[in-house]
Amino acid sequence: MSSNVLFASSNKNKFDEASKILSNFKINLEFFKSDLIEIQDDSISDIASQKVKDAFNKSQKPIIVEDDGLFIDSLNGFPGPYSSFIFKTIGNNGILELVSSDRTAKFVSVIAYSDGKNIEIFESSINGKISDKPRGDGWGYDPIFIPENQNQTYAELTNKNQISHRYESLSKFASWFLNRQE
Ligand code: ITT
Repeated sequence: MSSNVLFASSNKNKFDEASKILSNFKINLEFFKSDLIEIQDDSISDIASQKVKDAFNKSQKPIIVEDDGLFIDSLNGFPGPYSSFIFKTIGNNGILELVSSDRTAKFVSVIAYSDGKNIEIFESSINGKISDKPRGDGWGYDPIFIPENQNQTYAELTNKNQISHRYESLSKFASWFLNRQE
């Protein structure tokens, strides 16, 4: 038996990856395209909680949202919760100009689920580093993020969806969601 859940986002790339990942758990995602209210906050999980409240208000159906952030150590975690705005403004080339010799970074994914009564949060991150130059044809920060134990960027890897920050947080969500349905 497969289950249906909505995924609210303005970003089709996020939905496409989430949909592929969750299909392995027999969870069928439907795209609820929406520009959600995104509060300014230092905490990605607080941003995700607010986003999922807005998403449920708009859809009136069980729904998940995802908030991500790229945290670069030598920049004290920047762009972190501001990753979306920074990508739209200075982009990958702007980030590459800011990063110096210490290139370590992590990508964080927070999934928030709401059924209108409760909100559940699932968080994961993957360590890695920022590449010297953009490599590969990918969306967002994919061409500049190299996950640990790999030589290729997310954009170059063929198995991103099996190792990514998104895979980890969605796996946690899936095991909780499927257990709860039994
Ligand atoms: P929402 O409508 O779902 O909020 P968004 O694109 O604004 O879409 P986020 O705030 O969660 O999403 O994303 C923060 C930024 O990180 C944004 O610029 C994304 O493009 C980027 N990003 C998130 N996950 C990524 C991934 O797997 N690969 C590359 N870039 C990613």
